[in-house]
Amino acid sequence: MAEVFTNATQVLQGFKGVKKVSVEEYFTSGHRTCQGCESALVMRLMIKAAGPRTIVLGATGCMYVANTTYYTTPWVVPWMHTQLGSSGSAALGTAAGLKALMKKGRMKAEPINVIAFCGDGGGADMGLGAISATLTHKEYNCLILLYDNESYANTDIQASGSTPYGANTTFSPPGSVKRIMHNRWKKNTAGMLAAGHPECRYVATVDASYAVDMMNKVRKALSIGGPTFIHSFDPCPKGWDFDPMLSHELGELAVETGIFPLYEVEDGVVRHYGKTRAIAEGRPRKPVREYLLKQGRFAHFTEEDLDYFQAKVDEMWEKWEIPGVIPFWKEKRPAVPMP
Ligand SMILES: Cc1ncc(C[n+]2csc(CCOP(=O)(O)OP(=O)(O)O)c2C)c(N)n1
Ligand code: SF4
Ligand SMILES: [Mg+2]
Repeated sequence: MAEVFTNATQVLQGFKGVKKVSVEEYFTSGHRTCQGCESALVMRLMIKAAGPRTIVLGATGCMYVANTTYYTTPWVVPWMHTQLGSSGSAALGTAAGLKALMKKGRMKAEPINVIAFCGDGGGADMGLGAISATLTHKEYNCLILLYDNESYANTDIQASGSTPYGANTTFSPPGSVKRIMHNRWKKNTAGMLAAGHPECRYVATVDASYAVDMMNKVRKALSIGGPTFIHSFDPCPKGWDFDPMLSHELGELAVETGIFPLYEVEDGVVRHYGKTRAIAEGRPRKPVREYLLKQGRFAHFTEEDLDYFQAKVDEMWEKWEIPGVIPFWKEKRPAVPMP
């Protein structure tokens, strides 16, 4: 008898501690990302969490180019490249295609995970509209994972909407006349997508320095049903100019300084987790200079620049409507003066 199509998702329980994490690898050798590349680690953990019955779609960027050198690939699961701004469309189209084929009995009815990943250039800038559209189609199960290395890295580190204030990129090199060339504050992508898509059941931020938490958020996003979104924070030794051995430490410092908050929004309920929860509950944050001054991209910062950065992060925790997540004010507040 033909199997009945149900549109169910896989049941993926969270790993209860690192010893319970599955040993199988589905992102293996065969890539040529830089030493210390956290985005490559994100790919590895993402697919480890999802398991073998998964289709991965990858937008142009480092995680496409460096992972699919001619005749080699680290992917053990079915993988397809999609255009730079198309992670949302690729996720939705693949989920809809699978659903139609299963419904018509043209393929075995079984839950197959669909994950599309994109960089910050591809997701937070160019493909934002397609991601937004996908998050409104609640009848299709898919996850979009934005790996944020805070630049258009693959084309040699151009500034994106996700690049932090003041960073030295090939589009914003500090000069003797003008020190700060990139003076925009980083986009609040996960908060924006969570606030703007009332029927998207799950949005989370993750950091591979906290690997088990990260994998469990992927598992939840794939199990809950409908389109979901995850934003990962990925130290990039080449683009940020630091020793590759510091990748893990910088991932931790971004959270401990409060610069990158870890949270999930599940059915509209916000929950800070990990060290971010302690910060939200009042634990002091580390000074942002401990994070910034370990990276060459901020080497030109003066004390004034560090103070400005600190004041903007303080504002995020002390003045935002939902600290670290949603910035609206209830009343007019004075802006932090830029140096
Ligand atoms: C429509 C289009 N414009 C420009 C490019 C050139 N391009 C290829 S990868 C890339 C950078 C993408 O940046 P991001 O999405 O942040 O990924 P990363 O390279 O940082 O991993 C660009 C601009 C392209 N492939 N397609
Ligand atoms: S440039 Fe950055 S994101 Fe790209 S492969 Fe190297 S470390 Fe990874
Ligand atoms: Mg990028």
